[in-house]
Amino acid sequence: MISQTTKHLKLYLSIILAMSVLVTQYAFAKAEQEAETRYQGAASGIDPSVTQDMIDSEGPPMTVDEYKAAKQVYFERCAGCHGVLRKGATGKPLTTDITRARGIIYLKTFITYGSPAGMPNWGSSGELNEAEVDMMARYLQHEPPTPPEWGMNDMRGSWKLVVPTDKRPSKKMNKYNIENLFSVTLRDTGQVALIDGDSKEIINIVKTGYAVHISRMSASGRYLLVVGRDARVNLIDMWMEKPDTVAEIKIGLEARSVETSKYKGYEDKWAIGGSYWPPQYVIMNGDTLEPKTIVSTRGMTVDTKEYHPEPRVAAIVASHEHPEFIVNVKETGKILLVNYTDLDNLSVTTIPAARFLHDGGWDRTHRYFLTAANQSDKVAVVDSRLRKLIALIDVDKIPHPGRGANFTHAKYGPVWATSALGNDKITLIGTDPGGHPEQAWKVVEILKGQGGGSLFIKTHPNSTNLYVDTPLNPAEKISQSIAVFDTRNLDKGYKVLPIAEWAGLGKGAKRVVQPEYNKAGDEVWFSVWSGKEEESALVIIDDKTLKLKKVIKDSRLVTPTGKFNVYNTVHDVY
Ligand code: DHE
Repeated sequence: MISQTTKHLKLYLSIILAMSVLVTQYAFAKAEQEAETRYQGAASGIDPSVTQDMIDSEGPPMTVDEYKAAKQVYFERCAGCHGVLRKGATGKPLTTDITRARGIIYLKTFITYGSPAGMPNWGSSGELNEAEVDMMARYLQHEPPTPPEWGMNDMRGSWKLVVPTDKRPSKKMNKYNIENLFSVTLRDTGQVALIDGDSKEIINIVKTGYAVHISRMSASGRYLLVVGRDARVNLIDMWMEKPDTVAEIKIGLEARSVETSKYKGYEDKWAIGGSYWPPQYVIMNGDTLEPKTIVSTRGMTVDTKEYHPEPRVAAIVASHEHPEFIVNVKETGKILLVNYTDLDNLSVTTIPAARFLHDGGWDRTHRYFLTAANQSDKVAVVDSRLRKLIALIDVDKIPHPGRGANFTHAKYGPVWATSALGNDKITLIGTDPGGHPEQAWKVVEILKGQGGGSLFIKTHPNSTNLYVDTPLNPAEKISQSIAVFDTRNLDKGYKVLPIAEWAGLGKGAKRVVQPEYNKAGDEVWFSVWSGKEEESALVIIDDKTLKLKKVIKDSRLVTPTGKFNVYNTVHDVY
């Protein structure tokens, strides 16, 4: 009798245990999914007050004030995934033919509870109240407001040549070791911090665009280019006594990418900026940012061949094989090879790849460009010498490489690696068709990292470490630390470095994001990213010993995220 009861008890206990594991796993997966969605759906850089609005008689009743308020919410929370024109991006389309057919009850339920596909539960999470949910459900049944276009007149009007070329120094006027300088994104103050990589001192804080995104270097290493989410591009001259802005321009209303020409003979000649809105790219003079030509990216999608009015420009890289820029067009899934030898008769080759092209980088030879088509769960490979797509590789849920990481695998030779937003997998792809033809453009190994929510991965030719961040993981222990693999002993798994703890900060999200090496490849910098009102820091470790080397704290270092070492950025070292 007793043993029977014990048996039942054991059974109940194991059922309860199994159920709690399942519930925890579900809650975790949901939290990861939401973190991802929020990341993709960050506030748009477009000022909602500049749009052309239409409250349409076929939509449900709505006052002008309600429309304005709903538009603000939409631009801040929804446009990143559903697109400014609601034609669908990484989220579903929300055009009026669809929303009116679904009706108010369906829309309110969806906005309140979200969906397993990643739509956040705006209502039940308390972020929108019942009246706001109702307002949004009515708003979606009116025609979307259209932001203005941004053509040559607007660009020229916004262009400021702060220091003309003949007034700039003819030689380097400072004693900094420019090659080891870092440009650090201060996301929420719209600035970059220029930090001397040798002394770790802040050299200057330069005002840039709103929610500044990335920095790139000109081929000579003299000019630093920074783009903000509001599409403002700053050109900073590193030869000045105190490096600062010498030109700026607004290339649209919202943007993420900027690059400069790197082909032999064209060093520093051209710069290119790609915008989310309007969907277009512009080629500018490399040393003044004077706009030369603008090209729209609107067109047909790669798969269904339907017209997309808002295909955003994502990553851009400069070819080393031809005088070309390689431009990812996100929603149509096309990669453009834009030849810059004759801007008046521009020649553009279109390579069909896969939808939702996002970020990517070179293999170690700088011949092959590997880029994530994130919501399609694919990595596309372009041979920049032969100027064509050579592979479209299936990978697991939402690859997010940044520019990726190149190292030599003990068994499979040279590989390029990406981590992922949606799971803990680090995917290694063979990149050596000459020496390892069997493995080329195939997934050769998958490592298990700390968890999903990874954004960036990094190594260096002088290092045998591979660092993987996880800033969007819902578990603090994971988002506040870094996994590091020894590339010579991948089977041994990873070590965890408690970077945020080493920073010794007070309260805050303290997300550890984007490893970046110094020029020598013997130290690694991490951002410990907290809220605008909280203290953040940069943590620097010794790459050999994996021990803490320095914490940079300064009241001016508000929300640091991306860091770009001059030498590594000029030479595409990663
Ligand atoms: Fe980024 C690169 C777009 C959110 C930090 N980001 C890129 C690139 C694109 C892009 C297209 C590649 C540019 C290139 O190579 O030319 N990023 C977007 C978005 O659309 C998204 C998802 C949402 C948004 O509305 O902006 C987004 N990105 C973020 C962040 O929240 C991050 C983590 C913090 C921040 O500063 O905003 C962030 N993105 C970065 C960084 C890079 C980047 C650090 C460059 C990585 C590199 O090593 O090159």
